[in-house]
Amino acid sequence: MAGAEDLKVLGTRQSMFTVRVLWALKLKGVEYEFIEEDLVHKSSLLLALNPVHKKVPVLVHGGKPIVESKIILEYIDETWKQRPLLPEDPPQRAYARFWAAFIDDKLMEAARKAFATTAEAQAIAVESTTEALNLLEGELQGKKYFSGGEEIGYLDIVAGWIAYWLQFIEEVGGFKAMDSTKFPRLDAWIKNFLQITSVAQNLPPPHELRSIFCAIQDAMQIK
Ligand SMILES: N[C@@H](CCC(=O)N[C@@H](CS)C(=O)NCC(=O)O)C(=O)O
Repeated sequence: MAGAEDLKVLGTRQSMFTVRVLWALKLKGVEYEFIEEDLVHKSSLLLALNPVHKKVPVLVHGGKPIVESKIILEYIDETWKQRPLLPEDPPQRAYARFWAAFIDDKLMEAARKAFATTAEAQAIAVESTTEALNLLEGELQGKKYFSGGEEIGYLDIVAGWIAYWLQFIEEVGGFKAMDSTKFPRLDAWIKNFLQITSVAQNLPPPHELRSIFCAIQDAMQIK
């Protein structure tokens, strides 16, 4: 098991991408040092470790940086074998990766547009967000978690922002897509997911997310 001196996470505790990494490390029982980044005044450390995207999270293992949260999750799973996150079966691994990419590329992009727009453009984006959620609802048929088992896996971790961050994105953005009556399986998944100790103990307080999303809206000057 890596000691804290070998492993560092550079990130912010409000970042859904950073928290994915923290959840994975907690689930695996791997110790790490957390380095809080200031995204308004990015540190020279961040710029040196992630010169291409200049974003958090960055995992630094034995001095080597690994960037992009989904890649970091796979790295963690390959490096610390206990409590596997991805399934062993190649088709099931491909399934998890496919839906993880869908969540980040389609659902998140639709929610981002709904947050960043108003009027007709927002209505279209809310519809796209709802359609994406509906597809995920379908994938939860007969399942407690996206992993298909009794414990969360890689895909649940990637989907984790839907369980917590989405409500604040909706609230500040002035729209609603995650309707518990329309999506009862997703609603049950959210409740189960948020009860997991490693998840619940690593969630930012609501006021911090509200204030960050309000600041983003102010910066966009759209509302
Ligand atoms: N695709 C990246 C996204 C990471 C990302 O967007 N991080 C945000 C914080 S939530 C960031 O560092 N933003 C700084 C910036 O865009 O300048 C991942 O999965 O790690």
